[in-house]
Amino acid sequence: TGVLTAGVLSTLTPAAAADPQARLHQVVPAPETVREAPGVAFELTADSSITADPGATEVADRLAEVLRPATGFPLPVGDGGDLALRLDEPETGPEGYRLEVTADAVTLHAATDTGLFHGVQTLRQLLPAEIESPQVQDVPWTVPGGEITDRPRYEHRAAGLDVARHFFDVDSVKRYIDQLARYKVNFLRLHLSDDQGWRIQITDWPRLTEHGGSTEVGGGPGGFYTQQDYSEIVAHAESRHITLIPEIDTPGHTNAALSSYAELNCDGVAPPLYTGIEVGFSSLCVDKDVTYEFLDDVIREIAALTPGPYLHIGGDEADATTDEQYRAFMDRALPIVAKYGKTAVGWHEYAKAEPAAGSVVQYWGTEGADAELMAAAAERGNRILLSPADRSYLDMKYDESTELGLSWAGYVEVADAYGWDPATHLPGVPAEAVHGVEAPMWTETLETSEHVELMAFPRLPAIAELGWSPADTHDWESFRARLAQQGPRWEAAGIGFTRSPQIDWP
Ligand code: TNX
Repeated sequence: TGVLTAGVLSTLTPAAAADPQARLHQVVPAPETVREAPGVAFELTADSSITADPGATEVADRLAEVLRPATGFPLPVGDGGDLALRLDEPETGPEGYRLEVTADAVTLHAATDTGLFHGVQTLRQLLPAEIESPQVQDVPWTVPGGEITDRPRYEHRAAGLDVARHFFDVDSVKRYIDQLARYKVNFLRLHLSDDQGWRIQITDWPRLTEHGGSTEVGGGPGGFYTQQDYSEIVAHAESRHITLIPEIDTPGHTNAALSSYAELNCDGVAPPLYTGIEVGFSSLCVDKDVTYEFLDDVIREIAALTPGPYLHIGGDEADATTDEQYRAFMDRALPIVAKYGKTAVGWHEYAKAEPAAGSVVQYWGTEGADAELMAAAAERGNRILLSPADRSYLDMKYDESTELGLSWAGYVEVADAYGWDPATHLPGVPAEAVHGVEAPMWTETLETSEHVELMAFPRLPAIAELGWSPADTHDWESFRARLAQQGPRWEAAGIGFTRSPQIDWP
């Protein structure tokens, strides 16, 4: 089959590696502008070294870390060098960068270390795919000559990871964070609680994790993060210029908490732990004061551990509460989020509770459902974060042959994930109200990093590109050609991916 031939070809003579200039036009997400310097190329050698302005040395260390394993070069970070990171470019904004490649030097210019970090991700893709290998590879390390100027379309380009349905340990989360960073994703929403598990230690309520964290979908042993574990994830994400958004889903999706503390139930009776995959059956008791004392403790402790500006309060599928109860709940819960200094994010149902202007409403509908609710939210000054399930849900099957995943929102092939425009997706929501995009990964059917990767790749880069690249670069033929060249990179890096038949993998 084509797949087999492609595998052989990519090990022997990668077509892209043969023509370094081609790599300038294969970057994912597509950069704002690319200027080619025909016939010019830089070569990274054993004598290469990295220099960085003060304030950019951590990014320099990251660059060295990604280049050393495959090249085997020492690549010292110090004064003077043919790879330079400069904080001298005010034009490209808080996250943009300019990458210049001449025969003698590779120079990244940006206003911030975040911009430089994103530039480093581009530079990785300008090197041969073998750069991703953890073992030394014997290839010429050429970088095509030219200049790339780049900056994001949206300030919020997120991924979501559900660690509640199946628990993912600290190393698995770090691994995903590293993969997200490659595509310039800058927020990670961690879904820390649900019916099946409570995954973050709360000192004042220890049974949440002792009992509520003790299982998962299918009845496995579950797990949880100590506050120290959580801080380790936060720090790792920060080093990849990714901000963590903790999500405590309320008032529904709370069986694990309800099972841990009888007093949180209206009838005072703790239900058993739950290991199935139904949704919409649980609710915190809206009328009890203890519910809000509980939330105050949880939100206070998590806010204190979270440097980022956001806290996600859930709010989805609260089928066990009436509209009136739901609103009463949010009217008491949202001020707690504000009290601890965080901006609320919630699933789009919570727009019914009219969250304060500036709060983020995360849309997860399909086929434009609830567009009027979103238009009204935008009108009131809410920011609209788009994660339409029929486009961006990475847990949806690609097609009927996908083994993992769900299909309640339909199948989501690569062309579906890529083929929409965040600015015009919801009629009535003006482009200025669109905050950005998120690709959620729900894990009812996913148990390992390998499972997560098969669902994320190649669709995560599609959503990342919608969030980063200028609208005028949007082009399916261009995207699928560029995406194809990511395949050999994932292979070299040991990242699993699904060989969607829509892409001509090399
Ligand atoms: C809907 S999307 C949910 C999640 C499920 C997901 C599965 C949303 C806000 N709620 O509870 O895990 O579908 O695809």
